[in-house]
Amino acid sequence: MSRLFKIIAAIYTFLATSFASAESGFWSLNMPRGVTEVSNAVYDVHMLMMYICIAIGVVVFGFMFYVMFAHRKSRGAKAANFHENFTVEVIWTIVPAIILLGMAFPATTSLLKVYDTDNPDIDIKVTGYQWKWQYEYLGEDIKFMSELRTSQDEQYGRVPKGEHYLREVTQPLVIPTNKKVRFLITGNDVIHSWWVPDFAVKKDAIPGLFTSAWAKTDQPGVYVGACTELCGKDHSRMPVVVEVKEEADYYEWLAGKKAEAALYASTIGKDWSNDELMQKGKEVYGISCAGCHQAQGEGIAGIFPSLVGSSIVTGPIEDHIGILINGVAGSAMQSFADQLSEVDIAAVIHYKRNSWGNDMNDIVQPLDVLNYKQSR
Ligand code: HEC
Ligand SMILES: [Cu+2]
Repeated sequence: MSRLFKIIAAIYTFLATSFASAESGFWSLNMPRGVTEVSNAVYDVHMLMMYICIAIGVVVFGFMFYVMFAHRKSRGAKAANFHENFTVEVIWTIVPAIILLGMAFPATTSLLKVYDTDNPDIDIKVTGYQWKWQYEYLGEDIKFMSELRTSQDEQYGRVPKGEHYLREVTQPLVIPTNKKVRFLITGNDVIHSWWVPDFAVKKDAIPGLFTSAWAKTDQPGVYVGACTELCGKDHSRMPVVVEVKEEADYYEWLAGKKAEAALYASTIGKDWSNDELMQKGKEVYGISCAGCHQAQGEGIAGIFPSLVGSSIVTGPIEDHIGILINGVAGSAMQSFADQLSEVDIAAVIHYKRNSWGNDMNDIVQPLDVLNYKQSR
C-alpha cells in the first residue's frame, strides 16, 4: 500500500510542477496562452474542450463504477432484462447532440478569427529558405534575412552553449504593438513552416503558393518559434524570432533600417581595402556558408564540396561571382543574389580566395558584383 501511495504521490508532484511551470518553464504540459486575440481564442477553446471531456469522463466512469459497486453479485443483485426504451434512446441522442453543438459554436467562431486576414495595417512577406527566413516589409522597401546566430563553436560543443542556444537570429522580425500584421508566407526551395506559438500562428511555407496568417498584440516582447516542417539538414537551425516593439519604437526602428539601406547604397561604389573585405567576408561566411561548407572551408565529403583549392574558388573571379549569384540548379547551393548584398558577396568571395591556404592575392569589389548582376 505504501508503495502505491509513493507512486501516486510521485505522479501528483510531476503533474503539479508541470502545470505550475506552464507559464514560463521549458517543460510544460499545457499549451501557452499566447499574446494575441487569436492565441487567446485558441487557448480558450482548448481549455473548454478539455473541461467538457473531463466532465463527461467523470460522469460516465463515476456512474459505471457506482453501478458495479452498488449492484454487485455478492449483494444479490439481479440483472434487469429489457429492450427498446424510447425515453432512454431519445435522451442519449439529444444530450450528445447538445454537447456537440455547444462545442461547435466556440470552435467555429475561433476558426473564423484565425482566418480573418482582411484589412491588415502592415503586410510582411515571409519566405522560408534552406535554412533561414527572409522578411520583406511590403511597400516599405525593407527586406532582410534572419539567420541563426549561434556560433559553429557552440553547435559543435567546442565552447559552452549560450543562454539562447539555437533560439537567436542575426535580425529578428520586428512588428509594432496594436497593429494588425498580416504574414504572407511562402517557400523558396522546399516546404518549411512558420510557427510562433505565442501568436498561435503555424503555417506551411510552400514554394509557389502563399498562405496567410495574422497577429495583433498589445504586449511588447520577444517571441520565439521554429520551422516545423522537416526541410533538410539544418531544419533545427532556423528559429523564428519576432520582436514586438511599442509603436513609437517600431517607427524609429523602421526609419533606422531605411537610413541603413541608404548608407549602404553609398558604400557600394567605394574601393574596399583588403582588411575591410576580409573582416566582412569572414563574418558573412560564418553566418551564410559555414553551415554547409564548414568553418575552414573543408566541406563534407560527398555532400558539400571543399572550397580549399577548389577550381572555382581559385579560378576566374567572374565564374566565382557567377556561382553565388546563380547558384547551382538542382543542388543545395542556392542563389545568393536576393539573400546577400553586393558588399556581402564581394567580401565573402574575397575572403574565400585568400583564406585556408587559398592565396589568390587579388581583390573583389562590390562594384564587380553589381556589374555582373547588371550585365546578365
Ligand atoms: C545549403 C548548403 C550550402 C550553403 C549554405 C552554401 N553552399 Fe556552396 N555549395 C553547396 C553545394 C551542395 C555545392 C555543390 C554544387 C554542385 O556543384 O552540385 C556548393 C558549391 C559551391 C561552390 C563551388 C565549389 C566547387 O569547387 O565546385 C562555391 C564556390 C560555393 N559553393 C560557395 C558558397 C558560398 C560563398 C556560400 C555562402 C554565401 C555557400 N556556398 C553556401 C552547398 C551550400
Ligand atoms: Cu525549414
